[in-house]
Amino acid sequence: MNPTNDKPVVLLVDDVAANIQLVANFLNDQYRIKVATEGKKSLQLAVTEPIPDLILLDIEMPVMDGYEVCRALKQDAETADIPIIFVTAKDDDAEEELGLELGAVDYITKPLRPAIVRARVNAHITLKQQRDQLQKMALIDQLTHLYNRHYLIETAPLKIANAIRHESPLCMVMIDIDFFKSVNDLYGHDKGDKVLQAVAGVIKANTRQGDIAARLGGEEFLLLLDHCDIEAAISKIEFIRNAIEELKPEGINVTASFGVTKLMDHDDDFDSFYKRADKAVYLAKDNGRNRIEI
Ligand code: GH3
Ligand code: MG
Ligand code: MG
Ligand code: MG
Ligand code: MG
Repeated sequence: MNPTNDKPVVLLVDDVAANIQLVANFLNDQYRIKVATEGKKSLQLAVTEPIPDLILLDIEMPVMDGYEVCRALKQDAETADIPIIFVTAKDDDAEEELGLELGAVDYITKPLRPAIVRARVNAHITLKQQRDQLQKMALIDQLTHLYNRHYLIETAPLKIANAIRHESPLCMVMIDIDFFKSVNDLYGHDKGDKVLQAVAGVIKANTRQGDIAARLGGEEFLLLLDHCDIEAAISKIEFIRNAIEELKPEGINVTASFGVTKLMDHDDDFDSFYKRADKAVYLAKDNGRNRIEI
């Protein structure tokens, strides 16, 4: 959903401008409306901010009809999750069956009854929002709001493949809070949780778009630094290491150890890359903690 405007966004697609106007009139108090009068344009608008939360799609249109638009939207991962409702004068069962088979969530026939269109749009947008929320919860660590291990496992291979393809440097950093068990033992688990949130805040504040910051579990975090060579990674990590040392969350002295490694030609999967970072953080522990090792 569009973050700058609370209203969900509905894209209306119909080759007849008067039809769009009619539907817009009874939706525009509740929704932000985008319009397209031809198929190609609707595909563009589906990936342009504000991204639609739902698409109302006419079937009979010149050049690219609604079925083709629907197929194209469902084939593209970026748009496949946007619910589509066909709005059409074609009221025979075979057409409706085809529309639903193509992945539309609903099929509304003309003449339109405004209250019914509104109710169906409302219902499908609510479902979409609930689905988005669940998806987000499955990928985000609830304590720190960093990404979770599941997200990392899903996304890291793509990052690695991209970095190899574009010959772009990629660094991985393992972060493990020092003597965190004592923090819990001395100050209690709730304070421990607050420390984790504060440390996560420092990590998050020092990542750029394209980086991934994830909580692996417990007091362990992982950073993937995109377009970042080892020298840049080390200077960034030194900054983070120092910021954590100076943070004193809840008045508690906290430090962390860091293992940094760069993606190498022979890293064909996540595991070999990850093992080096993990080894490096162990070395940092062995060498006295609150430090960075490669
Ligand atoms: P080291 O410097 O060697 O890393 O020592 P450590 O005490 O940090 O490492 P260890 O792995 O022995 O302990 C990690 C502790 O983290 C143990 C566990 O009680 C605590 N922990 C794990 N998950 C959570 C959590 O969600 N909240 C809190 N408060 N503590 C957690
Ligand atoms: Mg038409
Ligand atoms: Mg640990
Ligand atoms: Mg441990
Ligand atoms: Mg630890």
